[in-house]
Amino acid sequence: MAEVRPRVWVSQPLFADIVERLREHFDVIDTAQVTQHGAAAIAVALAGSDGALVTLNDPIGAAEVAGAGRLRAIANVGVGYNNLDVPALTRARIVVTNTPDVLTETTADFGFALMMAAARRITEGERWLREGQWRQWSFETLLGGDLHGSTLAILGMGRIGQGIARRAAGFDMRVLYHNRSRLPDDVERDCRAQYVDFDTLLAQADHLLLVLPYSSQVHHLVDAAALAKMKPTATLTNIARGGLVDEAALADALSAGRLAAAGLDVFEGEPAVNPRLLALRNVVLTPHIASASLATRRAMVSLAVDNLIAALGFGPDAGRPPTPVNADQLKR
Ligand code: 8YV
Repeated sequence: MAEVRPRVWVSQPLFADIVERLREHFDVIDTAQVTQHGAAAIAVALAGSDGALVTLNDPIGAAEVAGAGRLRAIANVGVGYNNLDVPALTRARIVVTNTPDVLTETTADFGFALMMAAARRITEGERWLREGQWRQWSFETLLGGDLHGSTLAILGMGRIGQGIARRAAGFDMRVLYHNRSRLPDDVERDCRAQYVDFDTLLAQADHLLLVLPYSSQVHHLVDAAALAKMKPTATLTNIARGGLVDEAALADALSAGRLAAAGLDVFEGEPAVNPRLLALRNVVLTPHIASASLATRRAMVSLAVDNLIAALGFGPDAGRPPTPVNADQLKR
C-alpha cells in the first residue's frame, strides 16, 4: 500500500524555492496568488491538513479548526501572531510557531526610516515637488523636527524596540521606554534607555515609536486622551499593529496641529486605510513593509518552514520546532 504522506497547506505564495523544502516530507497544497481567504475557505483548507504555513492575512481560531481533526501545527510567517487565537489553538492541541529574531534588525531599520521620514517631511516634500509646486527655493519650506539630540520614546521594548534604541545612540538621542516589565540593568545600559511610566513617555516624547505586540488589552492604547498628553511638535510612528491606535483620534490631532506628524506602516483595517489619514499631508503611509527586505522575508519563510517540518516530527529538530509560541502551554 502506498505510504500516506502528511498534508500541509501554504496559505499564500511564499518564495517557492524555500517552500519546496516541505515537499520532501509532505504533500503540499499551495496558493498561487495572494488571497484573502474567508473563514469558510480557511476551515476547508485546514480540514484535511496536518499542518499549515500562514501569514497575518489568515485569521485562525476555534471555528476554523473545529473540523480539522488532523491539524497538529500552524507555522505563522511573522513575529506577531494576533491573527491566531493561540488559547483556542492550544486547547485543540495545535502547535503554534512564529518567526522572531530573523526580522529584528530589518524592522528596526525601517522604524527608524519611517520616523525620520515623518519628522523631516520627506514624502510630503517629494509629493509637493512632483506636483510641480516647487517654483522657487525658500528658506522656510517644509520645516521639520530634528532627530539628533531629541527624545525618542519607545513603547514596547522587546527585540525590535531594543534594536531601535541602539540605533538612536548614533543620533545622540535620549531614549525613554515603557514596557510591561522593566528590562534588566545591563540591557538598559546597553540600549542607553531609561524606563518611565506611560504618561511620562507620552509627555516627554519628541518621537514616539510603537513596537509592542497587539492584543485586545492594548486596543486603542494610543487614543485621544493619550495623544492629548503629547507635545504638539512630537511625531508618532507605528510599526506594530494598527489596532494600537485610535485612527480617528490620530487624524483629529494631526489635522488640528496637536501632533506634528505620523509615520504609519500598519492600519486597523488594512489593507483599507482610513480616508482621513489618506487626505493628510503630515502622515507617511506605507503598506506594512517594515520587515520587507528580500533577505529578511526569505529568512522568515525559511524559519517558518523549519518550524513546520519539526513540529510535524520530521528533520533534525523533529518534535522541537526552533521558535514555538505555545510549547509551555501545550505541556500542561
Ligand atoms: C510580517 C509582521 O510581514 O512579523 C510581523 O509581525 O508584522 C511582518 O513582519 C507579517 O507578519 C507577515 O505575516
